Amino acid sequence: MTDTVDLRHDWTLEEIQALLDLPLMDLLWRAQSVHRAANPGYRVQLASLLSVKTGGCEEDCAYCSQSMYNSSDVGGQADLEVKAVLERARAAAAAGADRFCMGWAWREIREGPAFESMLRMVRGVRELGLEACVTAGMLTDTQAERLAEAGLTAYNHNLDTSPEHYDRIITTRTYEERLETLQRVRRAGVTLCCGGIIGMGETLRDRASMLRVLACIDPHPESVPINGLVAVEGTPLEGLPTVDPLELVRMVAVARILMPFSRVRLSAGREELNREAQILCLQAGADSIFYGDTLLTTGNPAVDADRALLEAAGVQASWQEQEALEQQPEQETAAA
Ligand code: SAM
Ligand code: DTB
Ligand code: SF4
Repeated sequence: MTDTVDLRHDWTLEEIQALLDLPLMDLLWRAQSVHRAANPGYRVQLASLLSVKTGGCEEDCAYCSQSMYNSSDVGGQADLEVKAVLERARAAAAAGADRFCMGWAWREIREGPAFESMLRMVRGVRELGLEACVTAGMLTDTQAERLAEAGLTAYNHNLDTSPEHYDRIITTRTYEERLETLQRVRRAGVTLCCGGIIGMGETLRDRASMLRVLACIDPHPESVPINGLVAVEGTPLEGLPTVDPLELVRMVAVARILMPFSRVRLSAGREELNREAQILCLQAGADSIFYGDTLLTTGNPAVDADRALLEAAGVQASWQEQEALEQQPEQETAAA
C-alpha cells in the first residue's frame, strides 16, 4: 500500500456525492494521482465481447435489446457452437485482445448441453492464453464451482443502477438476487466483474449510491465496467438523451478513487464519445476498453480506430507488445 492510496470499504453516500460534484479539474487530478500510485506502468487491457446466446431473455431490463418484453428483442438466432466461439477467440487473441468475454441472454444459467458447452468454451479460451469472462445471469454454487474448475477468470454480473432507482429499470429480478449471485461467484474463487450504466434517468445521488454499493464490496470487484446507456430503439429507454461525455468521465474518475486497484472499464457508449472524450476517460483512470466492432448486439469503435486512439494517447496496449515480440526475431537476424 502506498501513502497516497486510500483503500476503503466504508465510503458514505455524502462523500461519494461530493466527489462526483468536484470541479472537473480537481476530480481529474485526484483520480490520476490515485491511479498512478495504485497502478504504476499504466497499460490498457483490451477485452473482446461475443454474444453466444442472443435475445429471447425472460428478464424485463428496460435498457436491453435482448429482453422478450421489448420490441427490440433480437431473438430467434441460433446459439453459437463451441468451435465457432473458439475461432472468434483465436481471432481476438491475434488482434491483440487480453480477455475474451462471452454473453448469454439468460435470466440464469441453464443446466444441460448449453452449460457443458459453456465450460468447454471457457477451457478453450484459457488454452489460447486469454482471460475468460462469462456473463449469463444468476447461477448456483455448483455452477460457479464448475466454472472455476474450468479456469474461468471472471464472471460479469452488474448492479446496473442504484438500489433506489432499480425498480424503474428491472422488475423481474431483485437487487438482493444480484448481490447473492456476486457472493456465489466470489465463494467459488472467480473474480468479479461488476458495474453499471449511467444515463437511465437516474439522479446524481443514484450514481453515488450505486458506486457506494460497489465500493462496499470487500474486496472490491476486480473489474468495474462503466456503461453509458445505448438507447436501443424498441426499448422503454429509447427516447433518453445521450449521456454527456463529461458525466462518463466523472463516473470513471470516482470509480477509480473509490476502487484504486480495480480495473475500471470504459464499456458501452464509446461510439458516442469523440477521441478527446475517450482520452479524458483514460486520464480519469479507465484502464480497459472493449475491443472489436460489436459489443453484444450494438456497435463499438473499429479495431483500427482504437489502435489509433491508444497511440494518440501514448498508451501501451497488448497488441503493441505482441507486435514488438513478432518483430524481435527479424531484428535479431538483421543484426547477425
Ligand atoms: N443476461 C446477463 C445479465 O444480465 O447478467 C448477461 C448479459 S447483459 C447484456 C450484460 C450487461 O450489459 C447488463 O447488465 C448491462 O449492464 C449491460 N448492458 C446491456 N444493454 C445495455 C445498453 N443498451 N446500454 C448499456 N449497457 C447495457
Ligand atoms: C458490461 O458491463 N458491458 C458489456 C459487458 N459488460 C457484457 C455489455 C454491453 C452491452 C451493450 C449493449 C449491447 O451490445 O447489446
Ligand atoms: Fe436478459 Fe441480461 Fe438483457 Fe436483462 S440485461 S434482458 S438479463 S440479457
